Amino acid sequence: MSKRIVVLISGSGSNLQAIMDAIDASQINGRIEAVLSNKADAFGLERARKANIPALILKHTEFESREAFDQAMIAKIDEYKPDLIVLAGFMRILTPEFVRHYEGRMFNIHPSLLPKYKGLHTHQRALESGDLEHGCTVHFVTEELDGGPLAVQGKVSIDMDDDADSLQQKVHKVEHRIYPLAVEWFCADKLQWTPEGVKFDNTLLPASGYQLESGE
Ligand code: NHR
Ligand code: GAR
Repeated sequence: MSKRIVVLISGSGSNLQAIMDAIDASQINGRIEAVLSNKADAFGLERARKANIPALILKHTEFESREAFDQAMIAKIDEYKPDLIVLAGFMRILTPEFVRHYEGRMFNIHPSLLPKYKGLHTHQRALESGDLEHGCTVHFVTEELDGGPLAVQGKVSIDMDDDADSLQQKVHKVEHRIYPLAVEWFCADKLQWTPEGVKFDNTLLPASGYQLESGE
C-alpha cells in the first residue's frame, strides 16, 4: 500500500524537493499529502503549490504556548491521516506530546554525523574540531533533541580548503540522497523503528544506522 506523507518545513525545502523528485521517479511508494510550514514565506511552500500539494501555514507566533501550537499542528496534520511525518529543515522544537503522537513514524535530517554535533552550527564545529569527515543523519524523532535512533548516515570528507560554506554544500548533496532513500525504505516497510532498535530488512542496524557508501 502506498504511504501517506506529511512534510514539515521552515525554509527553502530542498530536501522536500529531493523527496518530491524521488516520488515522481516512482522511487518511493508514497505520496506527499500536505506540506506544513511555521513560516509564511518559506520557499518550500512554493515548491508544494507548484506540485499541487496542499501548502499549509501555521505560525507559531500566533499561539500562546508550544503546547497550543503543537496541538494545532496535530489537528491539521491528522486531517491527512499520515503514515509518516518528515521534518525537512523544520526549526521548532516539538513537545513530548507531539513526538509521542507520531512515535516511530517521524524522521528528521540533521547536518552532522550524529551523535556528534547535536544542535546548531554543525559545519563550523566539525571544522574547529579538526575532523576529517562529516556528514548528515536521518533519525527517528524522540523527545531528546537530535537524539532519536539513527536510521541512515551519509559521509563527506573534510578537505584542507573547506570552510563552513563549502562543507554545507557538500553535506546538502548527500542529504538529498539519503533522505529520499530513508523515505523509500520506510514506505517499503524495509526500515522500521522497533522497541529493540532500528531494523533494516528485519535485521537490527548498528547504533550509527545504515551507512550509505559514496557510490551507492
Ligand atoms: N523536536 C524534538 N522533540 N526532537 C527532535 O529531535 C527535533 C525536534 C524539533 C526539530 C530538528 C532539529 C535539528 O535537526 C528537530 C528535531 C530546531 C531547534 C531549535 O533550537 C533545535 C533542533 C532542531 C531544530 N529551535 C528553536 C526553538 O526554540 C528555534 C530556532 C529558530 O526558530 O530558528 O524551537 O537540528
Ligand atoms: C538541511 O541542511 C537540514 O539538515 C538542516 O536544515 C537544512 C534544511 O534545508 N536542518 C537543521 O539544521 C535543523 N536544525 P532545506 O530547507 O533546503 O531542506
